[in-house]
Amino acid sequence: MSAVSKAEQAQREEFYGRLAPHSMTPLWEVLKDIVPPEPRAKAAVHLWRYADVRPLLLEAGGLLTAEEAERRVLVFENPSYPGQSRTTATLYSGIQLILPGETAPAHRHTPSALRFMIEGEKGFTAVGGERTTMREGDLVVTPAWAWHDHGNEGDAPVAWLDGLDIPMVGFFEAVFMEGYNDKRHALTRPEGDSHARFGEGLLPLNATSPYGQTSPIFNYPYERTRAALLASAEGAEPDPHEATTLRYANPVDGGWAMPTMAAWIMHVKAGTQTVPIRSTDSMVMHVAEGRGQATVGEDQFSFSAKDTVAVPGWHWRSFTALEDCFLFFFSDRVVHEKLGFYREERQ
Ligand code: GTQ
Repeated sequence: MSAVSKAEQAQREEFYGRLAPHSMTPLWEVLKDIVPPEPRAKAAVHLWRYADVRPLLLEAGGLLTAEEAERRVLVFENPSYPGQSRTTATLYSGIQLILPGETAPAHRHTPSALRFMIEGEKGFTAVGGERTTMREGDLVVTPAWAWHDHGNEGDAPVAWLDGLDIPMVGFFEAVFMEGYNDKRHALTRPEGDSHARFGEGLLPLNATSPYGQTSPIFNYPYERTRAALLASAEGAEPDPHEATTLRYANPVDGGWAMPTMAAWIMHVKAGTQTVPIRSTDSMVMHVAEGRGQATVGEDQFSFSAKDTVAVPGWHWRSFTALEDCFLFFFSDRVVHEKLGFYREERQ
């Protein structure tokens, strides 16, 4: 590299100063930052322990109703993005609480949502005219611009992990919503209808998804997911990096269940560990069951059931299971793949 004299540097700085009023800036001063040789995540690795979250969530339940809040959620806000309601650069997550008898009123929005059930037996979500009862570990998807409301017909609190693409849609400045003219939107189909049509390995003739690019299965029940994982783990040696992983698929086209968020679930057998892998997508991991240790980038921590972790992009990740672990993930991988920049590396 040729050395730059003080005089030359001063001349350059003076030139840059005259560019600024024209709203221009010299690329060569920032090129290495804006186009680095490796992805650089701004988000921090962060763990939210359910033992800390739960009492605060219940306290929020005493402060305001679900109706008042519209959505009573404690947002998992990444410490690297204060005030921005982001869990990673592109993903939003939080824990939503519905108390017995409450309704989170019907609305629709351009962001897509997924729910991973954490506790309570009698919670429901209604989406686009159909209701589903949500049990622990169920994955429920809410397509963009579909009417949805939530309720709780039991006598215990209902809580779930919300995952939305709000920061991603926000990047395109395309976030908007609409309220319904009633607390609950009209139901037009019986519970279980979408599962019967799309969730049994059968499809209606000439099936198209009623929700465009989102899976028409709107509840992936944990009972089946768990059984499928355990049987898969019995049937073949685990992958060194992914252990036994199954992804939530759209039965119409075999792709991911949602157009902006990929979701999968991993089983790591007690006493085993995975080998580090990294990928460009940022993810949120939620511990459905089990206890173990995780290494994400430079961070090492132990985790237990119902904890949630922000895993920024291009961070090496590996897991050690102290008990049988069922780890749920969602990520922006589906968009990386569509746009052609998905990469991964395995040790
Ligand atoms: O349930 O519709 O966590 O609109 C954030 C925004 C949940 C929802 C969130 C929402 C919802």
